[in-house]
Amino acid sequence: MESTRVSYRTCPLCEATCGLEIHTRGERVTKIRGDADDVFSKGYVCPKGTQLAALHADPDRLRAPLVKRDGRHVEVSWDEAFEEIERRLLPILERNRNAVGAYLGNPSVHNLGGSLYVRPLLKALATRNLYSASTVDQMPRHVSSGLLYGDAGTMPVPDLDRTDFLLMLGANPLESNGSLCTAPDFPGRLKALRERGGKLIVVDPRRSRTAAIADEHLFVRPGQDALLLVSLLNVVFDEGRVDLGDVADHVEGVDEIAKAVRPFTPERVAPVCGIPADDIRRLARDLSEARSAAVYGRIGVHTVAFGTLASWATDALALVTGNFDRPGGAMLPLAAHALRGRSGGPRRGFRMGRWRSRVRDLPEVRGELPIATLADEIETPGDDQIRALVTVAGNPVLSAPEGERLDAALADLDFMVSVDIYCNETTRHADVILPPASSLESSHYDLAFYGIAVRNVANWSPPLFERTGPSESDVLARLALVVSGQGADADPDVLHATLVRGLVEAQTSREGSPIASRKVDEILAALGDRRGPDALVDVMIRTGAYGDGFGANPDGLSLDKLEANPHGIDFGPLVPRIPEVLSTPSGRIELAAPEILGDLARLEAALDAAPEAAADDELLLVGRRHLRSNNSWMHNLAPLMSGRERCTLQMNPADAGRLGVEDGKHARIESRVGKVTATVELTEDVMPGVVSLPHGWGHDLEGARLDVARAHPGVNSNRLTDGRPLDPLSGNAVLNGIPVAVTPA
Ligand SMILES: Nc1nc2c(c(=O)[nH]1)N[C@H]1C(S)=C(S)[C@@H](COP(=O)(O)OP(=O)(O)OC[C@H]3O[C@@H](n4cnc5c(=O)[nH]c(N)nc54)[C@H](O)[C@@H]3O)O[C@H]1N2
Ligand SMILES: Nc1nc2c(c(=O)[nH]1)N[C@H]1C(S)=C(S)[C@@H](COP(=O)(O)OP(=O)(O)OC[C@H]3O[C@@H](n4cnc5c(=O)[nH]c(N)nc54)[C@H](O)[C@@H]3O)O[C@H]1N2
Ligand code: SF4
Ligand SMILES: [Mo]
Repeated sequence: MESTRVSYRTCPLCEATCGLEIHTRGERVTKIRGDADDVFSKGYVCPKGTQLAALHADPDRLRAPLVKRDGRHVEVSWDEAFEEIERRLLPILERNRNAVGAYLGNPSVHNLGGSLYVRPLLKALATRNLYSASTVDQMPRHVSSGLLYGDAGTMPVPDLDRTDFLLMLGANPLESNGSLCTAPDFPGRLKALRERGGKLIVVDPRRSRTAAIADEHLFVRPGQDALLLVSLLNVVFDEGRVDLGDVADHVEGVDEIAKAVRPFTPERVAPVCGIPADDIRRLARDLSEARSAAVYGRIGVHTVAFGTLASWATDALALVTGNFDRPGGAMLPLAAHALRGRSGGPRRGFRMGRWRSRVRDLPEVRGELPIATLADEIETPGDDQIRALVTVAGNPVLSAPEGERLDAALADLDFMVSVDIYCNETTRHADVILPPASSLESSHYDLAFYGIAVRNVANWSPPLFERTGPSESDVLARLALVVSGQGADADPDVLHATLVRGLVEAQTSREGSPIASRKVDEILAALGDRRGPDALVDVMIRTGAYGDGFGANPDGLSLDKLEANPHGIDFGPLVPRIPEVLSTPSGRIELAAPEILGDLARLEAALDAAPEAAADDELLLVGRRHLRSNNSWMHNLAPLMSGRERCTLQMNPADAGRLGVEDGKHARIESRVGKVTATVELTEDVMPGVVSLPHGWGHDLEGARLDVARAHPGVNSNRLTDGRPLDPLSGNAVLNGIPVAVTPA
């Protein structure tokens, strides 16, 4: 009998980066549990992590490329798949690069190959029609960071393990396990906060599982958190509570903000946001008087019409209450792969709107256009009309606004290629689907998440199994080479080698780098057998924050050292990083960017225009997540699908009584753009005037290969979300607070 092998790797499914202990016999996984010795997660896992084996074994997970012939997908060889791409995509690209759009989905940042090889693919495509899940997610956070700190990637996190007071808005880490705040066992960390005498306040139109364990839960009217947050700022200024703490010398714009927030008194915003003025005042006082405090907002406050302003206000509150860049407050992580030797100081700062979308004239942000306008760009004739699409790890038919319309638009393309492990509601439109090997067959390092983690940690996962097909990086590399005209049989190793050499050259010629002026070939030789993503990570880590500098700091970090520590390495709690991270034109934190002042004026106008109280028949749709789901794509794993129906319309009994809708019966939900029918679940946990439907469902579309999901299809909530209203600064879609009508079905 084969013996059991025990390996350790990081779960790639969500942002929490839990360590897994995986038992295998031969090619079979026999057990997965939490790695008790993982330096960060200490044994915590959720039900999804233990199902990685089911994902690996899922018969619907694609093992070979598919090409559409006569309307049906058939398996082909990798060579045939790339020949088809070369034959059909290249002529479109050669005519007009902008006629080829690209969409990047969420798992492309949860995957090392995706994190490193999407960029070269985009460079090869050279299209301005780039879209991603970021504009149905965190783009407001990037814009507020760009304006405040000069870099859209500088994202403060609440110092969860040391804070005395946490104000959390629009996040539900007991289901989501946290986002833009990497903290394995988020639930345990919140319990620890309360056990050490700290306070947790949750603001949510639903009494979520997180709200249920909080010291206090406040119902807020959907979409109105910016009003609440700016009113908290108003109280802090009005009551003379401003204290900038240690960062005082590095902040500008405080006086402008003091003036701009004056109209937002608690009494004035209370009837619109639904939180009593006394509660707002008390919250502001508690926040400023706490020994340390942090304010954390996520999906519910970002995916709304004032998402950027709300995100800015969470940081502004930390800043003006002396809680920025200090233990227990809002802090900036220092990842092992972060560049070393950078110093703060005036730079060009953050720019957006360098080009605009063709149909709706929407500004580019971080090189992207809003996903809410992709259908417009496909449907509308003219120069630069999108006629072909490349998608990587995404399912916009279920995840983007006006899903039904986008679905029809995709069917109308001349050519589509998708890099995806499933034939899902989106990729079923693809003429070619390229499925990378299972994540258990690739190495893993969370480039995206260690930079937003509540401790400075690093963990490396070598492949668990030998590869049965090309990895994500191989697929993306070959695709990049094919679209840049290198031929269908291009060898991904060519790009791997080019990227590694390019990174080493950049590091050896960068002032302040620990390998500045060293010989490129000497560094390349030191990488040994590592190639592609592994070699890139080795270079980043060794020249990074704790790196060995290829000998300059012999006790420092290298990939060999990480590999020798399979439970990860902990570099300790977060440390202050202001001013070194600042890259604004002033070299300081710019609290009062013109864009923010402009948006405060827009918020004031909205406040002036708002009726005194919500109309009696108002119904606003919000989303929610469930622990056993992962956006649209883990519904094909039977062990995660057991139990009660999850895609239900939650509604307050008071509204149901008025509308004649009954628990367990069907109701029809209709918005400006679409309608769906769902089972009603009556609960006092949603506030009156609000209904909630999770996203990522609607698995009943013809042509997808998801047999388990099809048996529990649910409905696509994004048939109801409206692509028209956006957060204007970030281009982010409005996914919460959608006006709907509900009737018995
Ligand atoms: N109404 C509403 N809509 C929402 C949200 C909401 O809260 N409400 N949330 C939004 C958010 S935050 C997000 S991030 C988006 C997500 O939106 P998307 O990223 O578009 O969708 P996902 O459901 O994450 O789809 C992921 C796809 O990646 C594939 N995949 C999984 N692993 C891999 C891999 O290793 N490699 C490759 N190549 N493919 C892989 C899966 O098969 C699946 O097709 O949805 C957004 N949509
Ligand atoms: N199990 C599971 N985990 C996941 C995911 C998943 O799909 N399933 N997705 C992953 C992804 S891609 C992301 S981005 C993260 C998201 O992580 P979170 O931000 O924690 O996401 P949600 O669980 O959707 O929590 C959003 C909360 O906002 C509330 N809300 C809605 N509208 C408003 C509003 O106007 N104001 C306020 N204050 N609250 C509002 C909702 O009721 C909900 O409780 O989760 C990640 N983790
Ligand atoms: S919480 Fe996230 S990282 Fe941890 S096991 Fe679950 S899915 Fe994986
Ligand atoms: Mo997300």
